[in-house]
Amino acid sequence: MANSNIQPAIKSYFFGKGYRDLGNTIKDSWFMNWDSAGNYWKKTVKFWNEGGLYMLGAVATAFAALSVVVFGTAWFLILSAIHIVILAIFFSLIYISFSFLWLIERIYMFFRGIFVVCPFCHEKYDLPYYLCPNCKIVHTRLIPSSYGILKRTCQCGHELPTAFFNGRNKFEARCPIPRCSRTIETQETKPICIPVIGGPSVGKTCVLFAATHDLIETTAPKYSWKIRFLNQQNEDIYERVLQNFNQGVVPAKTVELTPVAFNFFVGSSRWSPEKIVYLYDSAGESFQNSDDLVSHKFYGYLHGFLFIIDPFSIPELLYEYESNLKLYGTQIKPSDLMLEDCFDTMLINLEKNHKIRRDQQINKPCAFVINKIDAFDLKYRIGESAAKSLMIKDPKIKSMEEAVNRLCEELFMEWELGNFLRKLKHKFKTYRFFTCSALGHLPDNTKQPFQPYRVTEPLMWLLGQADKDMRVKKIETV
Ligand SMILES: Nc1nc2c(ncn2[C@@H]2O[C@H](COP(=O)(O)OP(=O)(O)OP(=O)(O)O)[C@@H](O)[C@H]2O)c(=O)[nH]1
Ligand SMILES: [Mg+2]
Ligand SMILES: [Zn+2]
Ligand SMILES: [Zn+2]
Repeated sequence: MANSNIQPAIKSYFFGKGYRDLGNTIKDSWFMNWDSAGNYWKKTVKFWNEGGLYMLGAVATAFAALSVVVFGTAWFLILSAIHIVILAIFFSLIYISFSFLWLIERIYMFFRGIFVVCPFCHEKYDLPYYLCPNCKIVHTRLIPSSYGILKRTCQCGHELPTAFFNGRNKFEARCPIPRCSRTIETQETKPICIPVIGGPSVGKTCVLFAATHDLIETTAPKYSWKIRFLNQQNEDIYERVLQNFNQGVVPAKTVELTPVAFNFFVGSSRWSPEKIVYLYDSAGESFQNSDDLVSHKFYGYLHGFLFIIDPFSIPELLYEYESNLKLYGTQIKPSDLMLEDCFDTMLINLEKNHKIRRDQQINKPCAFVINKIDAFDLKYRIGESAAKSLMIKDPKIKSMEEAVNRLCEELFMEWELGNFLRKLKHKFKTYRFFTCSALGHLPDNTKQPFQPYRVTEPLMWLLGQADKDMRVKKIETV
């Protein structure tokens, strides 16, 4: 139950000291009663022993002792009962108030999709540990409770708010998982968790940073969104990659098989609270074996999949561009994990570790993003110009996104990926194909800045699918 944990704080009077006071009052008045009756009795014995007229006094004091016992006890019982009733009323009122407040808070958080996930160990929980800002002691359950409804007093005397809406989440927090215990700065905000999936060298890291950059610099200002990084560390990583991007230098290969989330807050409207985006970018090698995905616990609570496809990991295309790749292969770095193998590993992981049955459809959106379309003539085959031609041919296609999606589906059939297409259609209720170039041109040592092409679209689509506040009408930039 909500109030069962012992906390380093002072209990509300009606849950702690109130009982001790009640016990002491009952004990004191009971003994006073008996003392008084005992005194009368002693006098009775004394008068009786003295004999004669004193014996009349003895009768009077005996009556006095008896009435103290009878009326005193009755009076004592009545007063004690009144005391207990008053205490019980206050106890119940407070109990009901904090349970009600706690329940309201949980219901609000549930409907708002708010929960806390650790960017490091990826465990999900409803409340982190909070530290008292004064003495740094850990409050494991800083919630409305017998320690206080809206506020509690820490054992050091410092007052702490106990509810989500009165400032609790401004305090320093820690992951409650004992093995992790890292500082959590994500606050109690709705998370939007999106793993970036794909084999080694498909361009996951390039897409992640190019999309974030485009989101911050172009898309967010267009829709008046406010974006801020979770912390300096995230901002530093971003700045470093961006500096390299501006000099035409590609990011280093990702080595972590279990990623730390890359986080930023998004305020998409003045009327709705900020959300926190979690992007997970691991080494592509983790998709070679589903055992390496066990630690990717975010597959249990994610909001969407960002599946990056290297066109050169499609056998048909690899064959088609073989001679060109001999010349430019080192710059394009074709992924050596076949597209279907990567997809299968992801599905096996969902089946083995996240209870998704083999025949079950996944109701989270998946963006399939064909990257590296700056290479050779791919831009003309699956980029904007090809999509525009398709729109002219088929006026029923209303948007560029729809056209690109159709184009990719048609080409997948041509590229002998019909089986893969059937599998993904069967598995995902909501999916869409995108084409992009995270770099905009071959990384050719010319120091020319990279110019990402249509790289934010998949991220924006996923964000819009995950939260209706982030659904924007039109994001075309043509
Ligand atoms: N031409 C071209 N090459 C790209 C593009 N994106 C990535 N590459 C190439 O692919 C290489 C790998 O890109 P990364 O983003 O590091 O790939 P990754 O999927 O993160 O790879 P791992 O970290 O090994 O899993 C880059 O160094 C580039 O050579 C692109 O848009 N166009
Ligand atoms: Mg990488
Ligand atoms: Zn953790
Ligand atoms: Zn304290």
